[in-house]
Amino acid sequence: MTLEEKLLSLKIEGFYLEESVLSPRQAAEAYVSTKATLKEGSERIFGSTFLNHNQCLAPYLAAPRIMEVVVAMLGSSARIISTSGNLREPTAQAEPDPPGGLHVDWPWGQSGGSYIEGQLPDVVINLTTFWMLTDFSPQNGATIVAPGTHQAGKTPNGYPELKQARPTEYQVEAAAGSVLVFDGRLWHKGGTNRSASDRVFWGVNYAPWWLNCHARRPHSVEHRIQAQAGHTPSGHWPYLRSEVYELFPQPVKQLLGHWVDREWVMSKAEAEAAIWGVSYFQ
Ligand SMILES: O=C(O)CCC(=O)C(=O)O
Repeated sequence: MTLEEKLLSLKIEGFYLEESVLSPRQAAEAYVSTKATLKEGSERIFGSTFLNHNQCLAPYLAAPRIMEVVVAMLGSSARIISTSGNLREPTAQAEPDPPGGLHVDWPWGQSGGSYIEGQLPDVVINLTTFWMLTDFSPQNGATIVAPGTHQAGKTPNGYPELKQARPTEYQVEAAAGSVLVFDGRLWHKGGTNRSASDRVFWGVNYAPWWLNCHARRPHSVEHRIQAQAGHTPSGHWPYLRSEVYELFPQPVKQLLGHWVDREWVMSKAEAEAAIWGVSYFQ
């Protein structure tokens, strides 16, 4: 697919598939590593800063084929705002139960303190990417999308009647190493894994520089302000640890610099200099 074709798919259907971003071997290695962290790791992994716990996918996150789309849609200062490791185990049950569960992710949810409320603006605020470390198939409950729903101006979150299946739902089938790229407003859900093995993928979100992600950081000023206003602050996307960030190649660092813990911790002297030490008339 050319860049033009990808952008057209994102505009019309709200998604497209980028195949073979990882080689079969790279995907297999990342699968083993991700699964070990999620299933056998000593820590309880909670929230969307999975990079703090596992870095196996980091070398690929600035892959040129992904970045040309990210930059075209979100600008040259676009960033990664969340990373999650996901493992969907086989289940005999319809999942979710009852079936349905179409939703959109932050910031489009229309419920909670830091979601966009009311009629949704027609603007692309984030691109979600699912990096497949196993094949995605109908048998193992591959992601299901409802094409065109990114243009609905409304999300199914909070509206039970909209969570029901849409007639045009499409289940994304692809080989491990592929990346599903979609507009953050697209209604989507996981399928039921009726296979004998886990379905494993990373969710990586790209967004423009101006999106306020502090609304997701625990203990942030933004969280405090929202709580004081009586809202329930949403999300738990802790800062990225500096020592982890230092491991990454430069193009990936560029996408993650805004998220590093040390950037948000100031000494009193630094804070005072930032407040009082700058003159606009110098
Ligand atoms: O399991 C899936 O494929 C979908 C996951 C999902 O909907 C999400 O992470 O928001």
